[in-house]
Amino acid sequence: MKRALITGITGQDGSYLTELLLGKGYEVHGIIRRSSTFNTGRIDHLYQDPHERDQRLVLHYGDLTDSSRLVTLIEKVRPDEVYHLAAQSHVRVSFDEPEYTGNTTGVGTARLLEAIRMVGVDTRYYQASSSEMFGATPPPQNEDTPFYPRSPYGAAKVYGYWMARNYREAHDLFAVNGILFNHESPRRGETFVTRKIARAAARIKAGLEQHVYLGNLDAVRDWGYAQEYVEGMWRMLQAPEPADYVLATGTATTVREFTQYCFERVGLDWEEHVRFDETYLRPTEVDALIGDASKAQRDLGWKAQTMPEQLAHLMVDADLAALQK
Ligand code: NDP
Ligand code: GDR
Repeated sequence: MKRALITGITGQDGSYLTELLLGKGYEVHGIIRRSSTFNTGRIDHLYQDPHERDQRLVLHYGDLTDSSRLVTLIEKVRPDEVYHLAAQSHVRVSFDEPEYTGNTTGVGTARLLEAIRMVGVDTRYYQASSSEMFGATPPPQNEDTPFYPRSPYGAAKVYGYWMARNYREAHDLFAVNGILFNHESPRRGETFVTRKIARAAARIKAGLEQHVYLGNLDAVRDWGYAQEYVEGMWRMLQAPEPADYVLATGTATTVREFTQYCFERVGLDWEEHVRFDETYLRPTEVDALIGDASKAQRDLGWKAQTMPEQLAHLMVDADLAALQK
């Protein structure tokens, strides 16, 4: 039985990846942060009682800022595969908390890689890299596109990318960078734009709210479905050689269009319900991200199936269903 360690297991991607790996017969270990409230909502349906035998999902307290804990966890779990998903992942928030974002999203990666090297465990390592690293470089973007980050988050991810590459080259670690374009789902954090819009459309339809406040409607993103992207992560670690891959749908959608898809789904006119709030603008914006995932298709047989309009519909439907419950 293979053993995987997931950082960021309580996040959107962590929850889908855990489902995928448990389904493949893995023993899954996840790092969670101590919190004063429950923070395991996305994986509660997978919970296994530690008092039962044959437990295949094990949660450990830890934090990306705590090097010694990362060492003891790697030593204790001795994973065959490490999926490093944990990060301060919100771009707008990274302008408010640049140092913290650098410490977790950037240096946190170095701490984890160094823990793997120090313990000397033979493992395969997945780095959650991001299309935000391309930033101002115009689309289409692929594995050879130069980076030009436009936020403290993007800059921290560029550092993490190069650290993973360096551990591959300097220490012969099987380390891969998955350069993932935006991927969404009903489990997406409520402050990312797609979920914010889908949730608002459902709540406005239900009569709970009247308006939603948004920032830049002109930004272009390449939005795919998170459940499909975690399959791509897994495939990267099964490849014969470590390499870096873009995962994307290859489609361009503006925030405005995504809003329209969501409101149309519930039979409403978006223009009557969307208001502008400059709080949601970023000091430097990433205007357009459109990925070219042909390498992943060729080498891993991975291709995005769900396109943005369908994604908008499934997200709104899920938020409506949750309200009806
Ligand atoms: P989420 O924001 O949903 O999840 C982030 C996870 O990281 C949570 O489990 C969070 O814990 C954990 N975390 C944050 N800070 C720390 C810390 N200091 N120590 C330990 N754990 C921490 O992100 P996603 O699931 O959407 O994304 C997964 C990864 O992929 C991230 O690294 C993100 O930057 C990257 N990425 C995401 C893309 C996307 O479109 N979703 C695209 C490209 C890259 P808690 O639940 O306690 O907050
Ligand atoms: P992004 O996602 O910054 O691409 O990062 P987000 O959903 O936050 O923004 C997408 C675009 O929408 C515009 N926007 C708004 N964004 C938010 N959050 N809230 C608003 O009200 C709003 N109005 C307009 C933004 O300006 C932006 O252009 C996500 C994260 O998951 C990162 O961790 C990941 O690396 C990248 O995707 C790829």
